[in-house]
Amino acid sequence: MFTKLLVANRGEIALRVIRACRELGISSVAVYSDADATAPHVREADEAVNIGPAPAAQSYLLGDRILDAARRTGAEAIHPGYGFLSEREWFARAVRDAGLIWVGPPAEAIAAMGSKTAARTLAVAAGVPVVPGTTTALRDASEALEVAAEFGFPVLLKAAAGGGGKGMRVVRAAEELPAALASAQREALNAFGDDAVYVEKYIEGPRHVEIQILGDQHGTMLHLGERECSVQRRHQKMIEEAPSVAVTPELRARMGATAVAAARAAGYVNAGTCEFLLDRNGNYYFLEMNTRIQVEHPVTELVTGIDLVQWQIRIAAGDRLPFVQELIVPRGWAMECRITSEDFQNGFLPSTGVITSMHVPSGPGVRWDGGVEVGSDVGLFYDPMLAKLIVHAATRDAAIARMHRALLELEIEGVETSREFHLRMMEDAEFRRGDITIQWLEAKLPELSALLPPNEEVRVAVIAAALIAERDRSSVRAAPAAPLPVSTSAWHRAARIEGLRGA
Ligand code: MV4
Repeated sequence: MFTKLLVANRGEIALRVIRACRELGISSVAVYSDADATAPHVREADEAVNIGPAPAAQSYLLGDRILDAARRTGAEAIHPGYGFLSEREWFARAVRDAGLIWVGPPAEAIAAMGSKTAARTLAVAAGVPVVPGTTTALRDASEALEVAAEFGFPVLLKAAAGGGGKGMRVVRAAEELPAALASAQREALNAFGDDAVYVEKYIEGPRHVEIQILGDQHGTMLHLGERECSVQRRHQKMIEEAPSVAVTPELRARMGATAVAAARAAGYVNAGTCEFLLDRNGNYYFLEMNTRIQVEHPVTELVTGIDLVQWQIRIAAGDRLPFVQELIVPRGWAMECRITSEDFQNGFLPSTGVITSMHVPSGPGVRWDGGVEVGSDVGLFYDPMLAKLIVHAATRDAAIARMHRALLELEIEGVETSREFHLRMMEDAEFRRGDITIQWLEAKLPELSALLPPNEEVRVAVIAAALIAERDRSSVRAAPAAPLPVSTSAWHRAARIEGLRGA
């Protein structure tokens, strides 16, 4: 095992990796931008190196600066976290060429899965089910029309270099196809510098279910079951859970074997994730493979008891996976809410400011993977995700109740957060039934927002709460205030926001 590892990331995932290092007896090196000089990951690491100005393009995305920092501190390995340089083939190669250990898949596996058409070709060759469609870029609209005629409308145009939904167009009729193809190609060229677009049959109303993979350098490739990630908005996941209500043990075994086959075909090593669409009839289709640790990895850790980040590091150091596939069975139910600095009442507008007060939930079955603290300046340079609130309980119902309880305990002041949105989700009848698809949240949002008290009502509540508090404080004979009932009412919230906790 190596003795020093550099974490090429920030925020909660940098802290997550630093914690894994500490538990493994490895010392950690943080890198940070000027904006992050006092960030928690800098303080918690054993050493830290400044790598440039706040914009990621001038710091966290500069491979040379990061390699320099590793050289100067004598770090032997680099963990990229997610985002930033984690899926850049050239960086994985540069790390290896510098004689360092890359805590991630081989550069060749990143490349194999980076192009969506190449990944489809590879999947088809490995017998992995993919959505019917082409595996090469379309030459022109007439070729697209031929393919569409074969599978039937609606079809979906996708950028070969894509991911995350950019350059995608749903086409419901032949006459829409030429214009849709032209605009998808234009968007793909702008976003990826590559206008290659291919076509698939459009799957209506599916779930997004993904399978966690873990492979060592000695040929063992395991799957750790699924995560249900359908609750998303504009390709941003908001809630993830493990297992999925839609996956039986039998389906889990089949999807798992499929994911293992796809990973093997790519020469995969380390932690990775195969994304699938799961339709209403239980048919599943391989979409793409994420060649990194993912944001939502904790739900898998909680139901399998396997520490994914520790194993990423141990695999990179050459350790063998000691697990037996048949014994990896999900226990209980885990759920994650991504707590973001977004104002859901205003179209998820990013909210900025300094965190002035924070109370973090705890108690049975609660995990907080956070990247901020009181005093943190939440700006617009990086992702709006402040923390992940994760719970584990015996059943899905118990996990929802536990998440609801934990969200009630959570207080963050200074920026708007998604707390209220997540509370509403835990109270929603359809969500509680698990009756969700990838389109569900966006259709649900108007109804969710309408449930909130209008601003005017909140303002009145704030004034009333302030008056009550003032009366109780100034009254000499006032009995000690009775504790407030646990509630999510606008009045209670308004009083807390105004600092009237004792009221
Ligand atoms: C699809 C699809 C329906 N049919 N492919 C979105 C991003 C990229 N990873 C693939 N995506 C989709 N591909 C076919 N043939 C629907 C989506 C999709 C989606 C997939 C996963 C999670 C969220 C999504 C939101 C919208 C569309």
